[in-house]
Amino acid sequence: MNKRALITGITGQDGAYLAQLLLSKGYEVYGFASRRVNQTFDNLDYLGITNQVQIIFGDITDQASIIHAIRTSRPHEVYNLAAMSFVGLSWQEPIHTAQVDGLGPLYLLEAIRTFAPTAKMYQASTSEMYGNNWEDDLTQNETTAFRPRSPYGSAKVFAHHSTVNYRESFDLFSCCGILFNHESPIRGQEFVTRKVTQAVAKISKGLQDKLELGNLDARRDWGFAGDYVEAMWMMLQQDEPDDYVIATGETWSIKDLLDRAFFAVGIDDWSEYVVQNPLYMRPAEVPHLKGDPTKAKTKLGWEPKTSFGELIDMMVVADVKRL
Ligand code: NAP
Ligand code: F7E
Repeated sequence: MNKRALITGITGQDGAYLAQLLLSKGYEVYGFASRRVNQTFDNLDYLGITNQVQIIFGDITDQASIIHAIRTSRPHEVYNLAAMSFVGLSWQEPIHTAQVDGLGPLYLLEAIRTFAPTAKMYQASTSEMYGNNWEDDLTQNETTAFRPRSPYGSAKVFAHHSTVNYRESFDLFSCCGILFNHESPIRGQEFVTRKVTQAVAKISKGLQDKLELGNLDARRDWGFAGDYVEAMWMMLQQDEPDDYVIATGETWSIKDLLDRAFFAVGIDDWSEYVVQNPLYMRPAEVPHLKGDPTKAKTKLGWEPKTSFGELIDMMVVADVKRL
């Protein structure tokens, strides 16, 4: 019998890569997706798997639709990837963010506890929960305290603790993956890596003159989404549920990102193309993230396969090809 998996947020970057991975392992994949006018499945289309997944429409803030999805899919594994995932927007939509990213996972946990108590559950936690912690810990691991700096980070901390709490209180097999930034050619266009690689592709073709950015000194630990979804699956194959940091262990600034992306199209000096615009500065910045994936390496046997340079090259090549 094939295993059945339910993925919320299947239309997003991670949802598409995870669906591809689970299909390759013989899973029956159900995707929980918001119903929209003119709904498209661009990311699933990009990976050529749209017709292989079964879509159940619903909203993570509508518990009736979650229960319907659980009862329809009868999942062995549930991956909760649905979120308002853009940190910058979370200051403009703090309540919506709290409802989707904080309460949404709680609705899902309750539905699993009631209707599928043996299903294993993955919760998409995030390095944004660490917030301003770099002054204490230059490298963040599973024991580093959370000091979120955004409505997004705060909502994710609530969801993280709820997931741990349901594991401890109700014996649910619920795990949190504390994933650091991960990117790909299907990364949302509002995130800085994709914004840069798209602009660089256009600049290289003479289709754009300037690239407007915010803080160029922020540092992130960037990996490839395709590598990271493997870790999500590995967590649910363990004998015991637990939480894991998934990261590369390297940190790069936005300036490093610009160096690499412009270099990929043969431009050594990006200064004439890049301008800073206060519009893209955040009310509170997370200045430095660098994860320590030792636990994932030791216990799961997971390691990132794609380097920062390979990742950015891959994204630039894909964006040039799209033009
Ligand atoms: P993404 O591309 O923005 O995808 C988010 C998904 O959530 C989309 O499919 C979106 O569908 C769906 N969604 C949003 N609101 C929803 C709602 N109310 N009900 C149901 N679905 C809803 O994000 P991602 O990069 O794949 O990230 C996946 C998850 O990992 C997210 O929870 C994110 O917060 C977390 N995370 C991401 C990273 C990263 O670096 N990528 C790192 C750590 C954690 P629509 O667009 O159709 O609404
Ligand atoms: O910003 C700086 C910005 O929006 C990265 C989400 O997947 O990863 C992501 O959150 C950095 C920040 O990602 C621009 O200030 C400068 O310091 O690409 P980002 P993020 O905020 O780190 C975490 C782990 C998640 O969980 C989230 O869901 O880049 N930056 N200039 C800019 N950022 C953007 N977006 N646009 C700029 O123009």
